[in-house]
Amino acid sequence: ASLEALLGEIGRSARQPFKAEPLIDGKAASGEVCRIVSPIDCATGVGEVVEAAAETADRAMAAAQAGFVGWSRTAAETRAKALMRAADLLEERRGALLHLLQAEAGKTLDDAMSEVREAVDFCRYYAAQGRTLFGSGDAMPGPTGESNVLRLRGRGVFVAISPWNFPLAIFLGQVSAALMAGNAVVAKPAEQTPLVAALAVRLLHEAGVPQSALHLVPGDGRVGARLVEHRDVAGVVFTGSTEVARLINRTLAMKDGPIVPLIAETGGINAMIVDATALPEQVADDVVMSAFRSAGQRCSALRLLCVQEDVADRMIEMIAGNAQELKIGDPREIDAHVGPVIDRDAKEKLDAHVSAMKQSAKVHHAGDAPAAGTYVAPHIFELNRPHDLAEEVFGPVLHVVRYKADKLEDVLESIEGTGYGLTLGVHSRIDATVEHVIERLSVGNVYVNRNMIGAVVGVQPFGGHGLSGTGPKAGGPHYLLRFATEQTVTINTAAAGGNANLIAMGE
Ligand code: UN1
Repeated sequence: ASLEALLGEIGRSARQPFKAEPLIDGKAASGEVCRIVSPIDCATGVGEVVEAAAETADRAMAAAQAGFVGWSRTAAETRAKALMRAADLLEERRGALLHLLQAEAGKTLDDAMSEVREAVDFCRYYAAQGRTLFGSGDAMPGPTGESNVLRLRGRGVFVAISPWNFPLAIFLGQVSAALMAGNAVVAKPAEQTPLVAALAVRLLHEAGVPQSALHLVPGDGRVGARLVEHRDVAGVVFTGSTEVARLINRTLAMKDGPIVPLIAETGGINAMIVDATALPEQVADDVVMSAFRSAGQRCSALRLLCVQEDVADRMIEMIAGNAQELKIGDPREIDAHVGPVIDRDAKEKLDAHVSAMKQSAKVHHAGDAPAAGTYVAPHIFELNRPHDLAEEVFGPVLHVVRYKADKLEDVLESIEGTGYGLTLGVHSRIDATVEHVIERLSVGNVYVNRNMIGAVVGVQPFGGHGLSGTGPKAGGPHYLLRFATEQTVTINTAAAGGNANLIAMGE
């Protein structure tokens, strides 16, 4: 489609009223009504959210528990078809989705389009995989006289708690995986971005996911806590901060009843190593993209750039030069590179970090940002040591350190020492260096001689270790397995004369 046509679709969608309500068995529940205001100008209303009260969350859990029975017995092929249809609907309705990704989450058109693409990919990928995985099961080789089948089933009610930075793609990644595996789902989108999530839920229902299998409860952390505490939770899938992942883990651990798994994707202090053999132009492009695209609000984004001393001056100069070219402002402008950060709290926190850095670090770049809206200009600061960056700074702020050629080990030790292990970039044309760095650091996604964001579903399975999450990787071949239980069925074929159908399962 032409750009005009696309912008037309977005423009028409912008005139619709949007509302996110708690949806239980497809019926709206009442609650406190709040306005969603766009981070683009902190003034324009995007729509309304009805926040779920505690008893609404409880009702959603009970409805999901009832819905699980039918959905888990639905053929995997039927579940896959619904997700495939949902993917088609996402593409057909992209105007409204793109509008919301821009207005509600402050995304540039580029980022919004990639996000719709990723959401579609998640639905199709898990559907394609689930068709086979959740089919009739795998026959296991064994002695004659018996048949053995290993099959996968849904666990029960999955609580899905998703972040505002990918309010469509990660929301749907979690929900589609849980549904494909045969679970019923209660989804709690981030409180900043319920509108796009509510639209996605309606598309899933329209595509054939029963209303009894997927329920929506917009709200803040209190609603999330209520869901996690519920006795019927069979699993939790969460993307967000390490701190909240810990809280969920603790809550699950303290509950009576079954042991409940948590699938968590959290943050990182992601580093990039650049040695003297790296290509400067490539490095400059990749660094600016990795640190400042999406206003640095990706868990995969580059936070700590480690440059070999011999080439540092030149590299930093080129990176700052590229950063200078970034256009910061209204993300609906077609040439904007950096939009706003998600809300006032995020901006305040980032502004405070930038002020502190201006006191203690060398400033290599300080951009300008519009005054209205929650914009934070890209900044580049040089630190004395990697340790000076002690926590994840979730925005467009890049920290640089220099290292001496014979001190690479110390840098790697500091990176390992953060306890995070999400993404890592390496720019070097020496194979031995690249191999060594990859071997030495236990990070989830390593990118060599390229940027380090934008993992592609099914191609670059995404997720980290340690403080960065539990695995398995989203968009990878093992993700669906964690949403399921395994059941081994062993039948004595000699004794079971009349069970021909059951026995056929294992053949
Ligand atoms: C996140 O930001 O929470 O590779 C994770 C990427 C994205 C990151 C998603 N898949 O940049």
